[in-house]
Amino acid sequence: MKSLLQKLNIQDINPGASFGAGHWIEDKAGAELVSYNPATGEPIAKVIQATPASYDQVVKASQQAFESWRNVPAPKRGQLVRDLGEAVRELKEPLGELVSLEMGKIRAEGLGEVQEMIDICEFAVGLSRQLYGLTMHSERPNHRMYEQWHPLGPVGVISAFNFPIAVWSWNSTLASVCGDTVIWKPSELAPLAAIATQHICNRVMADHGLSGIFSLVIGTGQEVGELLINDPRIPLVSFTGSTKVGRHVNQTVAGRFGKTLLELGGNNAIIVAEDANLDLAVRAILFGAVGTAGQRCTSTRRIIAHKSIVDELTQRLVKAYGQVSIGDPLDEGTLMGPLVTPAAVEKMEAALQNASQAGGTVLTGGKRIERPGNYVEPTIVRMPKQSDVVKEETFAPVLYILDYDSVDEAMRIHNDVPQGLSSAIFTDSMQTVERFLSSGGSDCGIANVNIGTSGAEIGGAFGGEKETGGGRESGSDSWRAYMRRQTNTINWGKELPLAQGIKFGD
Ligand code: UN1
Repeated sequence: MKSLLQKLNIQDINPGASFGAGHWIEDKAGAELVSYNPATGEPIAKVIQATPASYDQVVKASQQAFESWRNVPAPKRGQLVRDLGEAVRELKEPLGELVSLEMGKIRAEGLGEVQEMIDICEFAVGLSRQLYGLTMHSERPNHRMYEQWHPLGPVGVISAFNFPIAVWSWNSTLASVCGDTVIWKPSELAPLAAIATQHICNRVMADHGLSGIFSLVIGTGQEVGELLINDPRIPLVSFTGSTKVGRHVNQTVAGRFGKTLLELGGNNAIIVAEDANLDLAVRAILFGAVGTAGQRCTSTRRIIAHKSIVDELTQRLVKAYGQVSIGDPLDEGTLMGPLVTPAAVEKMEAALQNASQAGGTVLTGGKRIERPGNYVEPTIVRMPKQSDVVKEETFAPVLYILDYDSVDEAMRIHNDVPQGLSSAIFTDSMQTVERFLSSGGSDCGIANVNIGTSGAEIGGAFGGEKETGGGRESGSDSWRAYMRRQTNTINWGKELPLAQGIKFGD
């Protein structure tokens, strides 16, 4: 840990873990938050949570910074993000390793997470010259109509433990080129990765003579999260996490007419058709279901396989699962690290119990591993067609296998869950592909063909429907969520014609 911090050029994990107005706030009244290593169960560091007073200080600084940042030309704002991308690129290894250490994803995935940050920085820099609005033809003579996009203000970003820094970067790089400032409440399970990232932001902001563009408030959802979602000074709250908490965030922020951007639960399935290339399918399923120990919102949780190939596919998967090396996420060769907390292990056990009661058969895995840390076996469960158990998201490496007879039936099973994030199909049939992608096909925000459900590139809009919350982050035109649209009509003539041809007192 010490050597990682040295490599990151951080003298110390600052005990006052709120950062605003250009300095760390050492609020002695703040409660202690301990970050644990999920691979050993041992504490790594203690940080101090923001109190309402330090939270308020951060928001005020963010509001103040917004007043000038909003007037900086967008391409210039992009230069801050360009330099952030460069700084992160230089520190990719130690930052990725810190993510692995703190939340347990394997090193390759920790580095991949940092690569997502670098990628989105590049995307945002280009975007800073492309915040386009439309122009329209007015129905009135000598009138011009167009729309423009203005920044919103300080944006609250509440991120989850599983992508502790990348999802912040999707939000904060876009928001900042859009002219917003960002207040980040990271997951209480991964405060160190957030503090390290804030240190990097601080250096880059200082190089530009800036402060308050990116700030940080550490704390629990019940305390700091509540302050943020109830705060009328925060016009937009971007929340990544469970559907249960997301529903509360949504209702609270809507109650004050704020905006939300929600990335909630997923229950992602892969349909494997009778003509699928099973070599590809097995590899994709393995990465999707076992990668990040099943703790991505895009993780593959259900396989819906044609009855003619379901047995072969299952056998191949069971064999592949048997070869997964489980261990310290930072060790070379490890494919699956621990779950994030002991509570996550218990949730997995409870889900497996429910699955057995519902007629499921565990084909491989199914147990916690008796050693220090939150280790479990990656698990495959063969499920009967009718079961509500598969409609729930369990953040663990549990894969349910179901079979189908017809593509229509596969689609029905596929869509019959409350969540709607990611989906995939493996087939070589053009008809089946198009059926899957048609409006009556997958109801998810992401629908892939011959690749798995997880591991999306940053260039596309990321998010999903139904209980996933409807938000879109990252690529495409997701930037619009961070701005307000204004329609402008300009009369450059000498008359005042009314729209719809109305005569009023002429
Ligand atoms: C998440 O799990 O919250 O598509 C984000 C993926 C990653 C992002 C996942 N690029 O799996």
